[in-house]
Amino acid sequence: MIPTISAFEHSPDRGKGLARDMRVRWALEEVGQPYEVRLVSFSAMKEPAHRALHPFGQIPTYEEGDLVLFESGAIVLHLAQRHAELLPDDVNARARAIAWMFAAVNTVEPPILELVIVKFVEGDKSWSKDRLPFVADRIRDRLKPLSERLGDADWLDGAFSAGDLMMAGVLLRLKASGLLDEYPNLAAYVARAEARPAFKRAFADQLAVFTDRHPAG
Ligand code: GTB
Repeated sequence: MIPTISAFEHSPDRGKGLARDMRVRWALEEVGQPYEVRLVSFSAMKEPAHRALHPFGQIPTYEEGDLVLFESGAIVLHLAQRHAELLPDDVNARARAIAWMFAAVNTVEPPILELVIVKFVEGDKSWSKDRLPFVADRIRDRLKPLSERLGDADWLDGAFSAGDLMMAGVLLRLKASGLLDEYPNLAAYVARAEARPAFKRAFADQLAVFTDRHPAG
């Protein structure tokens, strides 16, 4: 059965891979699962039809037969549990990979989201400039131990896993801020993730949503 995911019809980043359908597309590509995409507008996301799939009226969603899922992490975990490529067979190694998935969304991503809010949502507020260095330090509090744990390894715990997919997916948001470059092994980690053929295919497909309809020039 070909699953269907939802993605932005108009993404604020115009397809730079920052919206969360990117993680799901990437996981689908890693496991070799073809999929279809339903593009939704900002207003359609808040309509009952979409809210029936996603209670918070957001993307991404995932539909596969009777199964409807929301939350990018849950969707990636679902795919990883059904295909061999994204989680190790060993029970303990599998549990550790899942722990890295949670660490990505629950420990590393929150201060990164704060940065996005300070810069882009509250950018015109009087407190925004003053808050920025504090938020940046909270991000460094996460990046430093992550960098120390990764050391000179390619991936967080042995072979590439759904844990790396989620972690690199979260760290991608920091590329423009320069914070990632303060930790060269993390910048290299993200570059390694972006060099994966599955990532490149997923990135190209979500970019095509915007370039195909609005060709450059
Ligand atoms: N925890 C959920 C998950 O992981 O799936 C969060 C889902 C979520 O935040 N979805 C966002 C959304 O639907 C899109 S990714 N927002 C619309 C709304 O809430 O009304 C967040 C996002 C948006 C835009 C960019 N960008 O363009 O740079 C990056 C990320």
